[in-house]
Amino acid sequence: MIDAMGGLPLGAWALFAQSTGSFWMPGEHSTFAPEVDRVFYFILAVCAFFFLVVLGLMIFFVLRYRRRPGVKPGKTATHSTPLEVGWTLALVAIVAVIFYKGFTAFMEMETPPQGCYEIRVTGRQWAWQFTYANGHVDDVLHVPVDQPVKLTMTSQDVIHSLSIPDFRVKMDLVPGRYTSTWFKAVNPGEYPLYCTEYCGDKHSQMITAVVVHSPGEFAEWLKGANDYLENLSPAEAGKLLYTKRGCVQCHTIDGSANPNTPAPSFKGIYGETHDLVGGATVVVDDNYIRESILEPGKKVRAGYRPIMNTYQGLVSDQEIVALIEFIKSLK
Ligand code: HEC
Ligand SMILES: [Cu+2]
Repeated sequence: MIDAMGGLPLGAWALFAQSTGSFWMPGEHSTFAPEVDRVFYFILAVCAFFFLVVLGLMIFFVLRYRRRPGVKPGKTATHSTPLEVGWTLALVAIVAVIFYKGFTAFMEMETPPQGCYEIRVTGRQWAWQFTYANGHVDDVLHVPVDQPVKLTMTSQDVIHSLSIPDFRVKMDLVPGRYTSTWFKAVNPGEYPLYCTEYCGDKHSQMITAVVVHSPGEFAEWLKGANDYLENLSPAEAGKLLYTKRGCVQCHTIDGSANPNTPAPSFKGIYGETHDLVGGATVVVDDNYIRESILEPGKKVRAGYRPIMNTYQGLVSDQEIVALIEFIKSLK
């Protein structure tokens, strides 16, 4: 599913198939899940019960007291105080129980415990970036099992929402502010992670995976995660970054046009002279590519809209070099 380097977010679609959930719910793979489900099933049961009572009485009364020939309507009772007080108190009690169960579960989800492992999350149209303490940035969320993980999140453009159904976790990412959420995964494995806030054309493809590592494995993964920059040639590392940093959402590498998001293909652009909006021209060289990544709005290629966001602070110099070498290699 996820290749050795953690690539290809679209592979996450396949995670649907291996969900371990019931007919109603995805599998319960975090400490929250059982409690959230209990509250849900309780409310569902209350609703189903009253639905049947109300519907049953309605059908009964309609039949029992229907208009019949020769029968005059009799005198009807206007109200019954004990009955009205009784059902009001009973309903208040039920609503209070729903509130209490919902509120306590909500407060627990809102309050990260001490000693959480912290990961930063950035949402952008249309990719996820997870930044770890050692500076590693990944498009897949990797977490250790049985350890609380806190996500501190923000968006670079519009409102996104991070949802991990198997963990019963969902929180918005808002531009210009930080939101956070936390969870404790209980089973090693891979689970889908979605954006659940409609955020533009490719919202439905803003999907990736959470990989829950068994004890010890996470630290090992994190240590090795950045090694590809050292172990691969810059062009090969750039190819991975092309996916990991979400360039793939807009730019193709085979010369074809991207039907959803018009952006220039990377194929063969190195060394070309491009017209810019405003009439100037530019030769695609190392400096122009670097500038396009860090200040995309500065020189906009003619025929395209300036929809690319800056990668300032999101790619290191070493990664920019890798991306340049990768683009250069696409003859
Ligand atoms: C949201 C879509 C989007 C994403 C994601 C994106 N780009 Fe762009 N990019 C564009 C568009 C549109 C243009 C053309 C307009 C402009 O120059 O700003 C462009 C222009 C460029 C250019 C100049 C191309 C030329 O032919 O002049 C380079 C180089 C570039 N992007 C590199 C990247 C790299 C590297 C990444 C990933 C780290 C990336 N882009 C991510 C949309 C995107
Ligand atoms: Cu989104």
